[in-house]
Amino acid sequence: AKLSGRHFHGDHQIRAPLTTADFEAINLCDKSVPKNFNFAGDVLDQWSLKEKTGERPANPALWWVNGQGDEVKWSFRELGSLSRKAANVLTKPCGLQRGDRVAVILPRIPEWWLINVACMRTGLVFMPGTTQLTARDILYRLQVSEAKGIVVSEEVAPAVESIMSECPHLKTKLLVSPHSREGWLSFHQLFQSASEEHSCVETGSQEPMAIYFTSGTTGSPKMAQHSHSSIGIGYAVCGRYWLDLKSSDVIWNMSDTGWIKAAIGSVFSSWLWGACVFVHRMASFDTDAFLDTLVTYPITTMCSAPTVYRMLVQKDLKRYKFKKLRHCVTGGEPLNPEVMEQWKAQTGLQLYEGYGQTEVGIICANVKGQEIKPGSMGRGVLPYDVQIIDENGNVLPPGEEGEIALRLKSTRPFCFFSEYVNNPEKTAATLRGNFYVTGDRGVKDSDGYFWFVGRADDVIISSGYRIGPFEVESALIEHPAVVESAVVSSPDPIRGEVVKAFVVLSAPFKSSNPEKLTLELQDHVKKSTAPYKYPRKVEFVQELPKTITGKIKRNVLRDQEWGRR
Ligand code: BCO
Repeated sequence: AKLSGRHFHGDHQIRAPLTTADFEAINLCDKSVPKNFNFAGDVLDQWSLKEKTGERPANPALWWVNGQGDEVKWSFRELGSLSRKAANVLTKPCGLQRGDRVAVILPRIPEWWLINVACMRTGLVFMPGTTQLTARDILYRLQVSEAKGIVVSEEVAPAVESIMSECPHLKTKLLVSPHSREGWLSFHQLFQSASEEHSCVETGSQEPMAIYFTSGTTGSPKMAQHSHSSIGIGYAVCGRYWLDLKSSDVIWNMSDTGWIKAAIGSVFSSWLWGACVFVHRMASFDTDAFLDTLVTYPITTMCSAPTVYRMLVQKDLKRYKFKKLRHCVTGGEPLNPEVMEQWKAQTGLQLYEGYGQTEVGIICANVKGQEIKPGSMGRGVLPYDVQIIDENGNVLPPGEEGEIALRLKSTRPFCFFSEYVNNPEKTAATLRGNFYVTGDRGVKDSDGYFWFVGRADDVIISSGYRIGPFEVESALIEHPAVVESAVVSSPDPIRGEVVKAFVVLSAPFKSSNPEKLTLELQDHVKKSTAPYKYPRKVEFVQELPKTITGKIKRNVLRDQEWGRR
């Protein structure tokens, strides 16, 4: 196996397979990043070999259920052969080539994992998106990325059809569905006849591997590009220490496929340590189905947004006997200490909060064996040197509030995103002196624990989603009732914070029924952009606070919402 194409370099030197110890050493800066790296070849195919020789427990690589009796279980060897078939589908009938960008908008179905691995094997750049994306969101993504391919499920296909004439770069439309649809290639049909023979490409460590769209205060979402090593090796430490994973574990991370959290918890960290990735289709979130899943399946490790835990602790958790659950983690938004205490009191399990970003992965975490300070995000995760800095890039002493930042040494850390594609200004704006600035404010205490304070900008973090106010305001202004609006965060006991819109109405709508108009505007936003962004609170006002130059002062409204002066 060592002599397989994967381990031949251009100079015909044979490279010894990388081990989990190597990946950890690379994360801890004790070893340099290899020149070439491909997660499928260097990690997944190695687990296949270990499976063959019995060096790995008989634990599936992927275990998928849909709550209606359907189940899929793949070993690493099966994942290998099926993803090679998928790779042949993407490159042969679909005609996609290494470096091409492919938008993949699929719900939690096994094909998402196959296509993800197939993109690694072929060197295609994977661009995941939530199925909540609307036609307009998809149009923006396809145009700005000049994507050559798109892979969607049946429910997303009509939205793509409505905009594809405006996407001249798009040449391949692949549908994942048991049914065929005119104008689409059928993944299932092509998969049936595809060969299992495929040589994984020897990708460079810095070669682009994935693009995630992230929201900011202004403008449309930016394309944060990750390389094969940043995303493929960069989560080794978080997998070992935060997720506490071993190859005998079964991890259930219920994040939507569109977010980096799915990459961390349902692909890279988990498979790097050889754990089984458990997936529940769960089209819409349901606390009863969630708890039943923990009772029914031998899930050892669970990862969910704090909003999920806030919803779960509303239930009488003592009634449930979880089959094997031993380690629970959370991230994506701040966790309240009360929820952590309630979860522990009712289940006996500690909740380990982590803090990170799409751009740079996990920054801080509470890890096993370390004292937990409820309300804190834990300490900095290696290789990052996490500090609190002021507006001039000076490190602030413990106890002082400032911006959470990562110190840059002579080279950019390998686990960083490479850039915001086509946006050098925004990429440069993340740097301040020797630091990468997260845009989040926090405090470090004298024991080195970090405490989240809030965003430094106007971005809203609701239920674990990062929502740009401009995107919601742009959707609202399209409605004839809206003259102008300001969108800010507002506290919420379950979702942490929610989107609130202050709206100035146009004359014909001033006497409308406010409840009816609120519903109409909410519905309008849900149709215009991904529904998770819709304003859960709406207030009609006569005017908005502005600077003398006419700029809306969102901060005044936000402070008002949060009871700050
Ligand atoms: O709550 P509502 O019912 O009023 O509205 C919901 C949906 O019903 C609605 N909706 C969805 N599809 C729709 C639609 N409406 C109309 N047409 C459609 N096609 O939109 C609202 C969506 O809200 P939601 O997604 O929060 O839904 P839900 O069911 O309340 O889910 C709760 C959570 C907690 C399961 C969900 O919010 C969630 O998954 N949150 C976590 C997000 C996450 O994973 N973030 C991590 C990002 S990565 C990161 O942070 C980096 C860390 C290293």
